[in-house]
Amino acid sequence: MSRTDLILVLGDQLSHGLSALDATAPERAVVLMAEVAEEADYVWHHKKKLAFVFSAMRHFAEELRTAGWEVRYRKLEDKDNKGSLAKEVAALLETGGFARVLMTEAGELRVNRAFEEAGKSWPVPLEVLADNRFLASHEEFRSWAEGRKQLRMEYFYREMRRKTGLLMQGDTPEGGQWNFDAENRKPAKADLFMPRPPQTEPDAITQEVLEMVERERGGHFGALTPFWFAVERSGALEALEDFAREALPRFGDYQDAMLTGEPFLYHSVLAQYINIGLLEPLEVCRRVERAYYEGHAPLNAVEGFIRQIIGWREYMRGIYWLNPEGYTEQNFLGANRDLPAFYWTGDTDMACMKAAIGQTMQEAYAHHIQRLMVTGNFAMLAGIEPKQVHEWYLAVYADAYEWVEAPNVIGMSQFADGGFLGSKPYAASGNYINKMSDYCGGCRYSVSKKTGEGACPFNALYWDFLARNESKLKGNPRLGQMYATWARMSEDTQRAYRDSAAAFLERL
Ligand code: FAD
Ligand code: DLZ
Ligand code: SF4
Repeated sequence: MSRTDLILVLGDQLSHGLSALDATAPERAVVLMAEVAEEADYVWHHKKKLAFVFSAMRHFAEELRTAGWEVRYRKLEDKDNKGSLAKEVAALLETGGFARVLMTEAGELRVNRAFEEAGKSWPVPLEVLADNRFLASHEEFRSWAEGRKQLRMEYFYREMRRKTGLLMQGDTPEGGQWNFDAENRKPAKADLFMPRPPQTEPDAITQEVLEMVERERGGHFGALTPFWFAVERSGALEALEDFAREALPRFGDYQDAMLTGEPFLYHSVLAQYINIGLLEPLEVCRRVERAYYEGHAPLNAVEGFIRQIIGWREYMRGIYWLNPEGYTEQNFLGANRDLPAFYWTGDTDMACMKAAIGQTMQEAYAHHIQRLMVTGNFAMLAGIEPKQVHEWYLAVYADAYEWVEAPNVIGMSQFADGGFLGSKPYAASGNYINKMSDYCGGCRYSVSKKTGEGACPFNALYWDFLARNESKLKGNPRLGQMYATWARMSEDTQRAYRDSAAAFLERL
């Protein structure tokens, strides 16, 4: 039988059950995988992310070969690398004999558009299949969203609980409550026995990739080594087991906590594996659910974790695909300041920012509250242009893909969508960071000082943000109390905040 199907597998589609692979069979198809400059360079990607994606792609290609597939694999440094995925497809089509190109829908509008366009000049049709690695299809999310005045994750999450049966007793949620978040806001203390994600030793394939990334993209952001991510499904499954055993029991309690020198706390550090397809979201949730029924982890931890995946993760994807055109161009608050250089160097005297950016440079990882309430909060308070903030997040995290990164940044963190995704801006002064972390004790700024020399910059920036955006935000019921507090301040106090913020921003 001749091989008439050309299947393109993208760098974040490394799943054996991928719809494009399922639609045909090894004896009928040739699989194409390609490391290309267009994908490596659309943002200034962290070197660890590049190495992670390329090494995982190379390992997956080997697994496919073992399973009987014929795989054409293009390395980034190959002399005749065509530079883009579409051109690689076109070049392979020229060798003749193919009747169709098959692919699973890409996670990003940019990539799907590129194939639509390129496909017009191919001699055979392009068939794009739905991505079956999510719980909710585009149609399902759209019909859930249709006709609702306001979209809120919590209601969508309940639908997903019912659909999957996760933590359900018939129609009733386990423990009689859908959401145990109120129990999940404890600050953490340093603990010598804090678990760490398992460290995978680079094998020969990873070693070759590390050398190539250093040679070909050595000028990119971040530290390439030590490199410890798993790059195969087996290693990712071990990381899941390790998390379920070690960190999960305290995941809920300390989900919002931040500690100097503890980049991972009790987080799973699994998003990079789930997002490229090494782990299935539902298998991750089932493993975590088992920990609850075996009495190993409490309900607040298990429910909180499952909500992040079947709630937030699916909701973010749904929001992105409702309206992907121009999504990253949104700028509801009209913020137009450039991203400060220290986001790329970590060279700042704000201890919280230095910690979050420093570990991002080192690990291509920061946990949710660091992303939302430190680097994201600062960018929004300082009025940084959301598109630049989006490009930074897309570049620096090993788990970053536009379908999940953009709604988190543009929608949740920067309020650049005007409140379509979340009900209020995640804006906070230094007080919040002080409550949830130990950063302020080691900072040159004083968190209790409101204005003037040595005052925590988040304090003045917070009030300046509210004052600056009063016409757009004052009507938000969740900000009513803050605007009432602002209105009660004397003119002198208000002026002191605004002058302090202006002086800080001037120096930025
Ligand atoms: P854990 O804290 O252990 O959470 C468990 C899992 O839940 C994660 O692995 C992830 O799959 C899922 N999850 C949790 N929160 C979210 C969320 N808000 N949206 C989607 N999934 C979620 N997540 C990404 O996967 N890619 C991104 O590019 C990304 N960018 C972000 C940018 C900003 C500004 C913010 C505020 C959040 C972003 N997130 C992103 C969401 C979240 O911060 C990360 O998923 C999480 O920090 C990954 O670390 P973890 O695997 O240890 O997660
Ligand atoms: C992230 C990434 C990188 C860095 N490089 C490649 C690549 O060379 N080849 C490839 O097929 N995919 C890569 N990816 C993942 C794609 O960027 C991803 O498939 C799209 O952004 C859609 O989510
Ligand atoms: Fe951050 Fe302000 Fe605390 Fe310093 S004092 S760590 S700048 S919140």
